[in-house]
Amino acid sequence: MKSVQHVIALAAGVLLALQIGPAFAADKIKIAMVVKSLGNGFFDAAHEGGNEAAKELGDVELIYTGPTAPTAEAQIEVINSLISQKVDALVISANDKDALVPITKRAAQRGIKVISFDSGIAEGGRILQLNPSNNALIGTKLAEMAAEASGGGDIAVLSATAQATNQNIWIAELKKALARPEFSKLKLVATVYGDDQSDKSYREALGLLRSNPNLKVIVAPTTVGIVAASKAVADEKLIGKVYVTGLGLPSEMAGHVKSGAVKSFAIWNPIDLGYTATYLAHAAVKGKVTGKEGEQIAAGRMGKVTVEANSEAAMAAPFTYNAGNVDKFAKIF
Ligand code: RAM
Repeated sequence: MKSVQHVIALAAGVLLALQIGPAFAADKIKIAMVVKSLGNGFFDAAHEGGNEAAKELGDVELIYTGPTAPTAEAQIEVINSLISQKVDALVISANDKDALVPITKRAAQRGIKVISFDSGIAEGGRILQLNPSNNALIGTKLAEMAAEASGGGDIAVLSATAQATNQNIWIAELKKALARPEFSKLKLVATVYGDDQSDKSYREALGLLRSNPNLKVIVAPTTVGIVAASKAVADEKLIGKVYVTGLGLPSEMAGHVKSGAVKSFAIWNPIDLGYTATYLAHAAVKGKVTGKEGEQIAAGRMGKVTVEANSEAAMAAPFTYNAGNVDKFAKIF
């Protein structure tokens, strides 16, 4: 008899715990990280950083989501559903800086704090944009790596989508760099878009190789594009004749550096980027972010983030990878 009572008491305890559990979860700050598209290793790493921040902060429930293809329309649908779920903050890498403004304005009217990171939303649609690095620095870096790989000649850009905020800024900065005397030997002959889809990027890279017989370098400022272009150069047996450079993940690029298709590429730490963006969103929910120039926001192990002009903040300089260091970092991201 006693043991039956014991079992009943235990069962009641379990029921109570089940009731309390969701109540605690509901008290958590819901931060939704909306990426350009799912299945992209760069955003998987940003997600990892977001999880790290959520764990440290302790009161955050992180929702990681995004469309299957990187379009603004699909992102709007995702954001609409997050508004209905009453999330507290949105951390968005935008597929189009202007197309997302009406929906993120609606989110803001409902009290949801909107931060963009990686690929920005136009100023009216977010409190803050977190850039991974200084844009001009990235443009110059791309030009430098193209010059180092080829010594000069025709170059082409294989980008992500035609509307991607970040890639469009970096291409504009690359063009500014190319106009400087130090890069006068490089000639940009084409810009194509692989939409951050492996198959389309591969086809576009093949197109560049076939229609530009004098091409010396493909510059892909996208982690998806740079892998596809490297594969296309290898498949076309053009290693040593055409080089690929741009922005890539060491884990995805190590093999292509070894094959000789790539001499060097660059990137920042996507884990740190997702980590910092999550901290900023948390601070925004706590009322600690205005987006005013000069404002400083604490971001855990990354220290303080300082807001610059146009409510933008930037992280570290891009780091360059080559045969000497790629394996070491390939284990991390
Ligand atoms: C792709 C995405 C992302 C960009 C990186 C470099 O993964 O386009 O937005 O920051 O490349």
